[in-house]
Amino acid sequence: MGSAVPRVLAISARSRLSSVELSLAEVAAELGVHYMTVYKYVRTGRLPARQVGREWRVRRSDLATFVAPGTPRVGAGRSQMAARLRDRMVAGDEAGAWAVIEGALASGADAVTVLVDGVGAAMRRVGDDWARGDIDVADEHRASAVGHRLLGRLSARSARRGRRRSSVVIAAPSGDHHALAVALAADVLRIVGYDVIEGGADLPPHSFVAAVQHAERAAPVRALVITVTTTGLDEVVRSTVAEVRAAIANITIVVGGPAVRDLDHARALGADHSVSGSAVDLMALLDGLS
Ligand code: B12
Repeated sequence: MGSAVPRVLAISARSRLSSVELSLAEVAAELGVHYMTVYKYVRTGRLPARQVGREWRVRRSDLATFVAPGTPRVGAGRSQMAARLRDRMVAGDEAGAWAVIEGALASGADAVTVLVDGVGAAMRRVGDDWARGDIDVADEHRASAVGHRLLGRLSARSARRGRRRSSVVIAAPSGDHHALAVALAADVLRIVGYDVIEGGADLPPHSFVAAVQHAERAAPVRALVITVTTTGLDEVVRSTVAEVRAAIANITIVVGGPAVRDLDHARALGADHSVSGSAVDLMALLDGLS
């Protein structure tokens, strides 16, 4: 059947196709960046692409109008967005903060960028201000409360229909109260198509087991993600991992977040995988698990 197409015609059709559409490796070569960087742009919606089987195709016209995150103009825009969001969030001004987000979306920012480089970066600025003694913990609490409400509004706006990739359970361990980091990572994973079971913060070990068992009743669980922001919780994380492994066979466990130094640290806690960085790096790690 396949031999019905003359070889020379098949080749010229392919080269015509490749002049209009590019593979991710070709895009990486054109942009002078790593393949995984392009993959993250595509998976988070920053660079439009279509999937053909397991391959991605990027239209040349889309590449021509694409501005890579981190180029000076975009970088400046993102840090301005974070600064303005930080101000509105500390002021407890949800409507003003939402206006900043709507402005960013209207000028082409995608929801993942708004979450990670907007709301997440604004909260890190709040932390720096607090650590310097410039703001009170009441200011931080007000900003966090606005942050949670912004996440709700943004995820309602970017809800994605269609087949889910697979499910992921995510939570912070006992003693770690940083719920916003969990919620933000969960929303990024939902936006890129995962079914996410979110366990929130300060979850005791036996409740991690219950959360995974609950998820498994609905769909196979690709991984359990334990997000650790507070340092000094290694023993708690280690016993959480051990309790989950004792109850659930063959579960893949990812441990990460700001309090996890590197893969060696995560492995010492009993994890299978880790990577440094944001929820976008977590997404790429999960995508790579079969
Ligand atoms: C808000 C906040 C709180 C709030 C949390 C409220 C809430 N609802 O979440 C409250 C008041 C509870 C709190 C308490 C404390 N906090 Co606090 N907090 C913060 C603050 C300002 C923002 C946290 C946040 O939301 N960040 C935004 C998130 C979205 O960014 P992110 O952390 O990078 O999150 C990403 C990753 O987690 C990633 N991710 C998740 N899972 C995984 C997995 C993998 C594999 C990968 C790759 C990525 C990944 O996804 C997220 C999105 O990209 C930070 C400042 C900061 N730099 O973050 C301090 C901060 C984290 N807190 C700090 C401190 C000191 C504390 C307290 C000890 C204060 C005190 N003396 O009581 C307590 C500890 C409480 C506890 N036992 O956990 C320190 C860190 C402490 C440490 N290293 O242990 C920080 C850094 C402030 C500072 N500059 O000193 N805090």
